[in-house]
Amino acid sequence: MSFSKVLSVLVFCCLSPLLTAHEFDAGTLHIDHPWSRALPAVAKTGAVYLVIANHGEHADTLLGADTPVAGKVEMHEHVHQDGLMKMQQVADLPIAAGESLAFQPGGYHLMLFNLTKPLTAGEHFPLTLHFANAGDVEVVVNIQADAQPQQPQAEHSGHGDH
Ligand SMILES: [Cu+2]
Repeated sequence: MSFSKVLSVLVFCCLSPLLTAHEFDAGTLHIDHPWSRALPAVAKTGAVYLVIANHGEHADTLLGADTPVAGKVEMHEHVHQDGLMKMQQVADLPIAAGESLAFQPGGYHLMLFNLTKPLTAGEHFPLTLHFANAGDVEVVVNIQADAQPQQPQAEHSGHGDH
């Protein structure tokens, strides 16, 4: 195998998680695309978003999470209160059989407190989710400059004009 071939394989394997959605399976739980928004180095808090689908026949419950990049992780939801959008902590989140639970901007999120390193776009960090039944599940969080990238839209305008 030539050096350039080795190099192209390496480049492919190391770049592809950044360019595509990534997912994790733990028993009958399916965890889709954990990501976090890149933040300035001075930021002390951040948030992780992901989707957990329960393909099993029994409910499970997400009890919490932790990560080496934060001193503490709390599960939060956004609520409307007195005309304001506020965050509040939730103790645990059940996921019924056949249901999924989405953590996304403006809704549930995994709040990171006391960040121990800057969240730099293009980097990754591990996060361990604690489930009542499935136990501890480790996933990798992609740090993105912005929200989950959409598939690039091909330009179709002008088709059929010629
Ligand atoms: Cu929060």
